[in-house]
Amino acid sequence: MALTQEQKTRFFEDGYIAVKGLLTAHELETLHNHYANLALGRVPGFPEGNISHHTPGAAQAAEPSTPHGSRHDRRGTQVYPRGEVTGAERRTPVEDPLDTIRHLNLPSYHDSAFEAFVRSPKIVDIIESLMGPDIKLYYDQVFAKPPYAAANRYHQDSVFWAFFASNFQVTCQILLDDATAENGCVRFIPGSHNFGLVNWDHLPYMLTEDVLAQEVAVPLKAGDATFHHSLALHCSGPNTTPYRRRGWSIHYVSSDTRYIGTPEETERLKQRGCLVGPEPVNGWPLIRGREFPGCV
Ligand SMILES: O=C(O)CCC(=O)C(=O)O
Repeated sequence: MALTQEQKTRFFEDGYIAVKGLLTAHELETLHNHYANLALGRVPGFPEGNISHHTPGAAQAAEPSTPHGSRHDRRGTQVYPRGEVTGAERRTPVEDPLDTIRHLNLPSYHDSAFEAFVRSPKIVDIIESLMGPDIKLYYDQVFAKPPYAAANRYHQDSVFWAFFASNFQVTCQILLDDATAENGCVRFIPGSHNFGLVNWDHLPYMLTEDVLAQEVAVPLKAGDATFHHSLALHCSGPNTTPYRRRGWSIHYVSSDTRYIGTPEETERLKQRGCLVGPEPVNGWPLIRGREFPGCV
């Protein structure tokens, strides 16, 4: 399902686009079941370290926040949507073990259903419309946003990926649960992919009141998806509900991307379980099209 010219124009103007009804109810159920298998230790070889857990009450304990404009807060150089989660709610005991999970990393490297979706034409045709025909997978992760989890700070994906040249990658986030304003749907600053790479120290000065006033929250149903540019500034609100909000983010790179990581970055990526290209292995998994010498 390639994008129409109008959808492509919208993506390149705004830096993101929402696509409704990408997965059927049956496909969603498959992913829910496979997610539970990974999360509950039923998939042999899935590293325990690929799951990080939510520590109720810990997320906002580290540093006091100060107001940043009328609807956001700032901790150090990090800017968050203002939260309405109280300390008592954050300490609410969790009954379902799936609700202890904050992040689940690299499901597609370890599970056949997740891998099949990463390669599914439903998703890859859209990526091709945006990024061209030569596509590799870098990473995938589930932002599991458990009940009463804190907000996710403003960022550009590219700021974490300084080891890629160029800075144009596309992330597809598939909602595994309904995402609402109350449970922390993703919010974007339209057009912010045109700002260039904004490093952490500069972020609060970039996110001025007039820029933050342009913020758009994107509530979606389970099975819907967003596709966003790696330079698009985005964040997500706090989860003020007792229900988890899982978003599975799949990060694609164009095959002609060069990997320019330092030895330290390369070591960190290997520890996260990523294949590091072009040496010592043959780079990231090829999804479609060609590989290029000297590239990922
Ligand atoms: O789902 C979220 O809370 C954040 C998602 C995100 O940052 C991403 O997909 O790049």
